[in-house]
Amino acid sequence: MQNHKPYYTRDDISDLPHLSSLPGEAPFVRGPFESMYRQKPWTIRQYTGFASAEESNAAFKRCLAEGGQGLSVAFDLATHLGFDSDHPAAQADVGRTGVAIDSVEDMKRLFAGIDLSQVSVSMTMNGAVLPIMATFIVAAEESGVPRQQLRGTIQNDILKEFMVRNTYIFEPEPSIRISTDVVEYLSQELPNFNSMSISGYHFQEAGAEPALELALTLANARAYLDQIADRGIDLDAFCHRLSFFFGVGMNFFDEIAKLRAARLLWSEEVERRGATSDRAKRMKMHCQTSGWSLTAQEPQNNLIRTTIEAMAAVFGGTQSLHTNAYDEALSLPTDHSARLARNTQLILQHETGICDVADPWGGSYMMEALTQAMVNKVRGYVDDIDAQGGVIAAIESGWVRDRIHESAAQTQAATDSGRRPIIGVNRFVSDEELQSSTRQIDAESLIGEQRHRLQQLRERRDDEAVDHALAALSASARQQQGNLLALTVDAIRARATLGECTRALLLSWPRYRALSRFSPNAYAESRRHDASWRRAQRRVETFSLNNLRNPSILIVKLGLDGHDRGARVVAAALANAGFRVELSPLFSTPQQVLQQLHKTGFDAIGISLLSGAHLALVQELKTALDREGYADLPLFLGGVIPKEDQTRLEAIGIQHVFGPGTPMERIVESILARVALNATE
Ligand code: 2CP
Repeated sequence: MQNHKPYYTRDDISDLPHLSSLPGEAPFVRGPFESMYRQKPWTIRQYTGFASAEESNAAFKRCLAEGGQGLSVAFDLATHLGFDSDHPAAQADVGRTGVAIDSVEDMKRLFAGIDLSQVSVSMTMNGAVLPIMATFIVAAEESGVPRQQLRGTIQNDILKEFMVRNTYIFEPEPSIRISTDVVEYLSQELPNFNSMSISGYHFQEAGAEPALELALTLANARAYLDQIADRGIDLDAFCHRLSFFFGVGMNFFDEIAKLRAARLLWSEEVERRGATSDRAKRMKMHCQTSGWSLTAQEPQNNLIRTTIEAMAAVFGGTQSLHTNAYDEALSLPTDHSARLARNTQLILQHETGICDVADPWGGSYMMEALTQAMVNKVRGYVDDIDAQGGVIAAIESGWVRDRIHESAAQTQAATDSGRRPIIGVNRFVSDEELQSSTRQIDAESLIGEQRHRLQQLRERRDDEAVDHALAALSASARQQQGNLLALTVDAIRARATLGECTRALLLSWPRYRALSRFSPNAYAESRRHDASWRRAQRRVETFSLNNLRNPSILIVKLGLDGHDRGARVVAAALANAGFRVELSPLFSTPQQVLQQLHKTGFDAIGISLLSGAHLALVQELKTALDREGYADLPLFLGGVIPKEDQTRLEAIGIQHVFGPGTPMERIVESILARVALNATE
């Protein structure tokens, strides 16, 4: 929790410049609209999508029938990274974290029976933004909805992918060209579609505290404004189609202050660049309750956390909101938990009177002072980023990743030491096992169906027309000419697939490979004096003295899963405890893991997986290890793993599964005990 004063007085707000503004007036601290929720409550927009287009379509329809007000599409990792469902690299991940889209036919099935001229659709897509936006436009067109009528938002925020989210495909420079081409095309062709959702949420999920989250978001937004301005597009003509996306965690007061501060800072930034209209200066945002705040222990407690976070988002004046389901720390939400999550918002909108008043915290000594403090802190961070040479330089030097990693490791250390209380995890822990059901994905059938559909598509289409359109796309990448989205729309209309469009660009632009790194000091700085942590360190020291070497572990991220906060924090903690630790690059294959093992031996492997693909990927790695003579190498797994899968994983050869919330000393001691056993055998 942040440091707040015991109470606030008039003196705390005596000279604040924003105090006299009203809701709907620059700098919009008090909200983007005068009437706010009285005229239109925030949009209930639940991030949904799993497995096949049909299943996701049914979930969308259920969602709208049960009170959802807009749609938000979750795509699977294969789609995010530009692979068709029949690509060998994608097999374990197809359909796991969202819907698999290979072609315009899948997109048409995704929205069958949903009138796209009436429902606004948000799509979380960054790396493969070109084929996804194109399939959406062509699918709508072919169902009779002209592009001018389409409403919604495409995430299209590639910079944060290089900082945290990791679903990039190409290197930063071509990636920025792609996202700017999308903005340009949408601003001309789809006037009602928000062309970017500049996202802070993922920074918070990766470990950033609220001010750092906001500073990084604004730094990215400034970089996009620079790119767009370079093309001569008028700010007043397109800024209202840039939208924002923030995470809202359990720092209740600071989260409200963050959203108020965000609007002020954005309004100032856009005005400084010459925009004159209120429409351009007014920040609109979507919020999502914090995934990181959800606990696997006593999961029903998460309903309460989510309600509190939703209230902070609403008090902060969000335009659209996703509330997490209580069981998301265990697996994909079930229909029941998804309904409860949606009902959280319906209850707020219909039963509490919360929509009656704009900015109810306006004028509070504390809230106004916190808003200004947030503004000041964010400005400090933005100056730090400028001192790094701007956000792109700060990404390239690793500065951004290091700040977020440090913040994540410190939060984990505060949790493990008990200084950051979490009920059911480090305070008031209950022994009672609460049962909750989890959703299973039949990925094998899905892959079979998608293969069949791809085959049919390829048989029926005019290959010459497809080749011609793909050649034009490649040429545009190579020659730096033309609009890539316009050309992708042509290719998709001719029935090119998502993977083929990606490959056409990969001919000119190689796939980007990021380095994985962690800071050994990031975790333990604040645990130096904790008895339980020191005991774990002493045990490692004893092992090292007895064996004349440190124990060692290779931490690996397998498959297409790019969530690496946990892997990096665990790596930092193990290194600080005294292990020799290496972190494999993201998206490692079993062959790459074997290469690392051949190069440098390790006592154990720690696998981190949050994508739901654990059974297939662990089996694949174990088979490769057995084949190459590493059958005795102990394997550990960390991530979101449903209870019913744990026994199956143990049968494959996993020693221990560490779920979310496991204290680092327990991880250190458990791995060390197994490594020590091997050392004495
Ligand atoms: C709204 N309007 C009003 C008022 N309220 N007009 C006058 N007075 C009011 N009080 C108008 C707006 O100006 C707009 O018209 C229209 O009503 C719709 O309202 P909106 O506020 O724009 O709502 P929306 O259509 O729901 O759009 C909200 C956002 C949009 C935030 C602008 O970008 C959005 O929906 N974002 C969602 C992003 C998302 O779902 N992301 C996925 C997250 P005009 O349009 O004519 O101005 S999950 C991602 C996962 C976790 C991941 O990333 O990994």
